[in-house]
Amino acid sequence: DLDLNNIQGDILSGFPKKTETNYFFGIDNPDLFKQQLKNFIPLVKTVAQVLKDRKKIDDHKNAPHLPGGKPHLIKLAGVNVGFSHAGLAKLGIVDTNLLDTAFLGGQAADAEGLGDPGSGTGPTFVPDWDAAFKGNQIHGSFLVAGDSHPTVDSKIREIEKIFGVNTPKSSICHILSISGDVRPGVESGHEHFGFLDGISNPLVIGFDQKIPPGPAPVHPGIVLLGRDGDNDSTGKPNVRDDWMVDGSFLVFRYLHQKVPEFNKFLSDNSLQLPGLSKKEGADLLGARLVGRWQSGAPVDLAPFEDDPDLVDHPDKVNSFEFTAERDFQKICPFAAHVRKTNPRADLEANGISIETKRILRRGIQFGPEVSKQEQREQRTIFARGLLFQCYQSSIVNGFQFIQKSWANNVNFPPFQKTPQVPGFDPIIGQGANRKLSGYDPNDPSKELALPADPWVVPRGGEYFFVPSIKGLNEKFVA
Ligand code: N7H
Repeated sequence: DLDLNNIQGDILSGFPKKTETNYFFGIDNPDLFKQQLKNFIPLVKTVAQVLKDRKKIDDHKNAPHLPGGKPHLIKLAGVNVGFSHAGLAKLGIVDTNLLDTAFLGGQAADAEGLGDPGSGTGPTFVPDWDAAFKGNQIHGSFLVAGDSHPTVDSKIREIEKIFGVNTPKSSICHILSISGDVRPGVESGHEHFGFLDGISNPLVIGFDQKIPPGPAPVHPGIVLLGRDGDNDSTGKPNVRDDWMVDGSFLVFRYLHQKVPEFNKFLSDNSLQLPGLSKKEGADLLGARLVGRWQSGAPVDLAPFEDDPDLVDHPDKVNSFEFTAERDFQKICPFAAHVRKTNPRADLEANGISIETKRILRRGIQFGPEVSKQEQREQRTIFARGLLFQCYQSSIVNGFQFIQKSWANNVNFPPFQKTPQVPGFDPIIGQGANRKLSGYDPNDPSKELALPADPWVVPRGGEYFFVPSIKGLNEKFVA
């Protein structure tokens, strides 16, 4: 009974995309903005519309190719919009019933708690971020995704026209645009370290039709406010204002990745196993840090050798629980990125539900491929990384919890019957003296010191509320 015409499209179905621009804006004239928004809302793609787009793309894939063997091109763009707490305040919208301390404070105020680098402490803490993300000046973000730069750019021009950008009748100011692109060729779908991404996302009861073996599907209220499963800490349904229902929180993180440095570390610390070359030992170490091989095959099912066939089987690729040799980390380190961020049986077998901690990840890569010079010099010259985005009905339970209480927490996961301290998530864990145990299957008690300069560097971010279509019409339009 989900109203797919009421929910912004990227939340449940994820925009099909080759490229995506996050257009961050400030609101200068709230009254004018509310009037202009009326003309913008028809541009917002709903879940129902994205599903239609996806069908169009599938039909096109199966259509006869053009002479010369080229597939038909299909031009598609999707637009969504979200507002920061500062943006809602600027519009005079009271948002206390959003009940999310992380959102209400804004991400810059949360940065110290997330472990981001910066100077000062407490109220004087200033994250080492790009200036645009500091000072609560971002009021909203247009998310524009599509098949190509021309389609996305022309959609952005359409939006700018509606809000009169660069004319005297402008209600908003453009602060910053950040664009991401799917990587080229065989790397398509892989993030910049080389690992296939977008494999494991929670399936949503009442939305996803097929439920292959893997983590249990979540109630819609884990993603959507006011729906079944959107509960407080005592299990009682959260009381939401009407305009909040079917909205979701979007976390944006501008995460740079130091790829040559990551590769150098793997090579320098290549694992020695009988029959493995230095390169294979480096690949094995990479797989153990992430919990999946670059192909996407889970280490829990393919511990010592990649098995790319697993990835082509929806019934297998997510069907693991970290239960093999649970009390020993010979198969998969406790701190491996996918184990830290979705611990599966590590908690569930101990009677602890992880449903409220699950997030729907979207996001896209930014920056160029690693150049010859960077490869040679084993250092980053050109900025690249991940425009991390995820949806949840509570940032405190979702993104913030995963980052703070799991990735940065050396003692997580608990309940292990080994004396070893799991350590930091080697990909996103932040804090002093970063290390992890279990990286070496020969001796899982050995610890691996991680470089003081992490491979993933946050350069900014913000928390947004992505309202329903009804919410936009009833609360945001003048
Ligand atoms: Fe992660 N990576 O390439 O190493 N992530 N992640 N992530 N991540 C996942 O299963 C990566 C980040 C989660 O259900 C995969 O779809 C990188 C943040 C969660 O099994 C890979 C960055 C947070 C999952 C990566 C990054 C998370 C997940 C496997 C930053 C939240 C699903 C692909 C640059 C705080 C776990 C897949 C599950 C999977 C990588 C960021 C969370 C390859 C490079 C900030 C919940």
